[in-house]
Amino acid sequence: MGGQRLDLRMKALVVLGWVVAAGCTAESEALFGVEGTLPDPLRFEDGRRVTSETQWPDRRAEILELFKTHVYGHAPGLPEQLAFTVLEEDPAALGGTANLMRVAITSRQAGREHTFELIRFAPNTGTPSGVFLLLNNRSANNTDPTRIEKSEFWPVEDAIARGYAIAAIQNSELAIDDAPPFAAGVIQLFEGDAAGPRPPDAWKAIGAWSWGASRAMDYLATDRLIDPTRVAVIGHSRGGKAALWTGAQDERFSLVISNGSGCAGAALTRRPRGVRETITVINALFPDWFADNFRAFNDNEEALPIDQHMLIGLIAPRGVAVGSGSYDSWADPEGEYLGLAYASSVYALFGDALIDPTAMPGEDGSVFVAPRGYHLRTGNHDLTAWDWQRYMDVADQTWPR
Ligand code: GTR
Repeated sequence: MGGQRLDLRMKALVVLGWVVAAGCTAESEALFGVEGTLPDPLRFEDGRRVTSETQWPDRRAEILELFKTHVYGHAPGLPEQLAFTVLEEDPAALGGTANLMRVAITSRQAGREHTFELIRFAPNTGTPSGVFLLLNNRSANNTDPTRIEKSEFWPVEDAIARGYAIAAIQNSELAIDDAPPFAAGVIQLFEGDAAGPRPPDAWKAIGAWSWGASRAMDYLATDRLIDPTRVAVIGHSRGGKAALWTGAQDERFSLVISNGSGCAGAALTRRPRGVRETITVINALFPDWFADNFRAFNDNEEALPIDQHMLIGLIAPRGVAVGSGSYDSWADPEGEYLGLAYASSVYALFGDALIDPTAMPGEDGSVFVAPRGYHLRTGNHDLTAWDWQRYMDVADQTWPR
């Protein structure tokens, strides 16, 4: 058994070498369906190779800039003023087991103002807790602070039972998920009402949701019931893309969770055509999500100097968990697994073991190679209570108590 595992590890190493090296062999394509050559996270644009952890910050900065320029756009940082106002606190929520806070996060910039709300429950354990921050892309009744409505999408009671805090922000309060009104939220806070063309590398809705996640982190870092070294950002589908983009940019998140994030999320874009979503389709269906520059790669994935394993690599050496639904071919579960597996070369710089690209778990299986987890749930495109239990399993191992 041990020998077999070692063989697989060796095979993975060899194959990892093949795919990221100059020429992808026919055999590796047949094994993983990775078309052509994956860009190498460890090779600078000028050809130099990253051979040690100390060189990584420079290469990391280069990759981050490529994602800003070509995919998610450039977003601003802190506004001129940022204020947190407690709208409600219930120290004896959920029958006394939890503390509920509703906080208004208000930004002021150039005389303009924008406010969105954060809801969080923390267990009344007497010590600060790790927290899961959901970027909610569904309706607000999924994150009901009164708990009259309960949704598996944000299972407060389950998190509290496992000793975790859980928080949520509403993506639509940052940028409405539609073109053209996407700019009506935080983008106008910074840019005003100026009509006319925006730069082709300007942030849009996904950049705005991620910006909000970082402002939520600004608040959580001040919350006496939260351990700021244990903050996870989590999202499903478009929210999962935003969660990964948040974790790639903001190193304060020690765990980043992508559920069913698919194209421009965890899934590699250099993959065989089929049912999965492509760059061409996503740009056509959702013109409000990505920088306009991303359209240059419609039917032209090979020209991208990056692929999504490099987005996950930007999270290293922090924790990352990827989950897929086995029937969710549109999000390409195998591509999501490979995105995580091929980030291994970056994690290896920090001494972490490889995730074997040939050993994707079967239905209802999971794998954890510290500090990264993957699971495949039998089922559709959704974020369920079962998925959350797997993410809490990863948190248990990533944030040991
Ligand atoms: C789909 C879209 C996906 C995914 C999904 C969702 O229609 O093609 O990229 O984001 O929506 O957010 O539920």
